[in-house]
Amino acid sequence: MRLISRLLAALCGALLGAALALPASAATQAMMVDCTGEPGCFSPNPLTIPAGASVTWTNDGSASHTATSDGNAWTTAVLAPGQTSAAVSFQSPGTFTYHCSIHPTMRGTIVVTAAATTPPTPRATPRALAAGGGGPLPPAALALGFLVLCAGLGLIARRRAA
Ligand SMILES: [Cu+2]
Repeated sequence: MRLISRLLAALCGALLGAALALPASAATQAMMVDCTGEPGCFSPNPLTIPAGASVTWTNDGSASHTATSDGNAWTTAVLAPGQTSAAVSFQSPGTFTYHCSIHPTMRGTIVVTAAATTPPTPRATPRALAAGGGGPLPPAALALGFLVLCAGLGLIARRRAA
């Protein structure tokens, strides 16, 4: 029984954690890698992202590199092997070329497409109550109900174990 209540607690914790986790908008990951016959390469190249997205570069190669826009609008500064840059965001669609300031033949391109999604339109009408008086449960109420259910199941498991 102890094992069951432990498993139950772990399962409830994991599910609750997953339910409450907010969707994070992570930066797109680009790499600096070793490549044959070149001082280094950017990967993927070209890199395509939607407008408003950001990119970080991780140096997965064996030499230090930068990712620097050809117009010097932005740079990651020098990244030693293993380092990751701060995020660089791209707000407007277009094709942006960049290079490594240490190895000028090392070149990359970022293609920024028009934003993929339009913002959701605001609700015109408030939520209607169901005939029985209850409305749709907001996520917080669902999470609370789930927590109470988990606590109750834990209590039952503990009583049976005693
Ligand atoms: Cu370089």
